[in-house]
Amino acid sequence: MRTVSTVPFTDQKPGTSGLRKQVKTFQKPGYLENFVQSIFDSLPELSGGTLVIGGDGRFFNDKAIQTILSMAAANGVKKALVGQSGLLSTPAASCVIRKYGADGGFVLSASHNPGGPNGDFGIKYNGKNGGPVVESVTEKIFARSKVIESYKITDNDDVNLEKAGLDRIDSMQIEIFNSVTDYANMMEGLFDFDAIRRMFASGFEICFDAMHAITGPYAKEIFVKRLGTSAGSLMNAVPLPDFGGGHPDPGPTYAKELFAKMFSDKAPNFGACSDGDGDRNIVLGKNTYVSPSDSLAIITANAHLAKGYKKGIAGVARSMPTSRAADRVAEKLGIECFETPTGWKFFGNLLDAGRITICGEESAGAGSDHVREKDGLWAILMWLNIIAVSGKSVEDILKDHWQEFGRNYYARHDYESVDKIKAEKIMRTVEQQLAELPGKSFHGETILKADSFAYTDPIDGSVSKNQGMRIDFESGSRFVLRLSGTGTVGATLRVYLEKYVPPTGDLAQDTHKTLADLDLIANEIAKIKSTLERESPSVIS
Ligand code: G16
Repeated sequence: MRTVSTVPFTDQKPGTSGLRKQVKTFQKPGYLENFVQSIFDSLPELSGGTLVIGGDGRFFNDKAIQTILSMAAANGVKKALVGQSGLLSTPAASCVIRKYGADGGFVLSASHNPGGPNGDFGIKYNGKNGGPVVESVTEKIFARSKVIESYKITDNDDVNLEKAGLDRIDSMQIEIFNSVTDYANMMEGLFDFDAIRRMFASGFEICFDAMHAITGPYAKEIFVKRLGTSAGSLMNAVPLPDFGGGHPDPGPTYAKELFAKMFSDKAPNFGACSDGDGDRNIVLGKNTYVSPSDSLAIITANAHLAKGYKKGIAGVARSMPTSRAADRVAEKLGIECFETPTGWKFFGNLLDAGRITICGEESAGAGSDHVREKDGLWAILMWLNIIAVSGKSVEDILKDHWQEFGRNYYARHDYESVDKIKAEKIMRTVEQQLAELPGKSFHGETILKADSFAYTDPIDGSVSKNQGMRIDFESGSRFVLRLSGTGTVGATLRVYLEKYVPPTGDLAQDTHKTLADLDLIANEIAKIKSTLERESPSVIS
């Protein structure tokens, strides 16, 4: 074991989902080591404890795992459980941490961000409950990273990650385990695999795009081996370090081939895709796109059709910018509904306390209390279970839902890689107007309320401020503005637009046309396009 002197980096503040930087940054001497040591220093219980380690297989995954193993051994970790070949989807990591009572886990991923030597890398630390650690812990890690002077590491040969079995570094035991089995077993316990298998056998066709990211091996085991769909139902199912040059971002922009197929004459009954680390999902029907906010509402309304949720659900939570479609379902079911800041870590306390069963976000994430992460394949299986039991198509499920609850037209406009100073100026421009906006009218819409979202955690009372600007209109429409916490270049400004139409209104309008006025108003108030000198967002979803 060696103690190596180091100099702090100033930019190791974890964002929405861990520390996410360009690979080149992580390759700087000491960069990865400093952050990992800051975690060990902030969580002394890891000495003598058990750690889970794995990642989405992106470039630098294997190297980072070897470094973390050597540092874990040097920091007194008793046992390391490592996904075979270094692979572990984010929800599977959460599943394994919980199942084997580990003290925590390193999840290596930059999610949907591109991979490869010129792409991004990331590290997330999850705690004992299997979820991303809360803000007070990430703050502690960041504070430590600013003053760190040395890190501990052992000199050892690389551990062979390819073969399941036992190994050790000094006195630390290492177990390389099958990355898929525990997770697949858990899914089989939650969903009615017999019903889905019968549906597949009767000719129901699916297409799942793993985007050359982590879900390929999981999809093969679950969809092909256990549920009996054909191997041809899977696209891009082999994980690659650079995701085949694509962005593993499950949306129309990057999952082009899948979307083209689902909107063609030859569309199968059901389409879906997931992201880099397998925690996000998008669900599609024949010529039908299900927005993540609608998906959350539909899952909340129908979860009781799946065997793991037969008893009903305790409550639901959504991140603040997510559309309020789920709120209407909660009202009808008479269950609690929470609005939390963006970031899965804010759901953890509510899940642990049993206040919610289901949660989700507009950014293509949904999950439940089965783990403490959002879970792409879980959401896809939930949909398949709902379809198998109800006998309805995706399109009919969506239409029937709107018919019952009304429709929250919704879109997110992203201005990516913009100048940080300009993006912050836009946020300040809105902030300065907050007090005077209520009562003012723009293009026929009158503002009811305007605030900067602050969240008080109902379980531990912690307060998170500055979580985005909310502008609510008397009509029930709103727009939200916030800066992304996951980008690695400049800043990303997100503008979320939402308009509610009741069941008696026109439920078949074009989303983007319907929201055009709100977009105009947001621009008038926030001066987005003029400040950024951009005519349009980089991505509309
Ligand atoms: C992460 C978080 C999510 C968040 C998303 C986007 O997801 O876990 O809670 O909604 O980023 O965050 P932002 O709007 O700050 O970019 P993932 O899948 O990227 O880890």
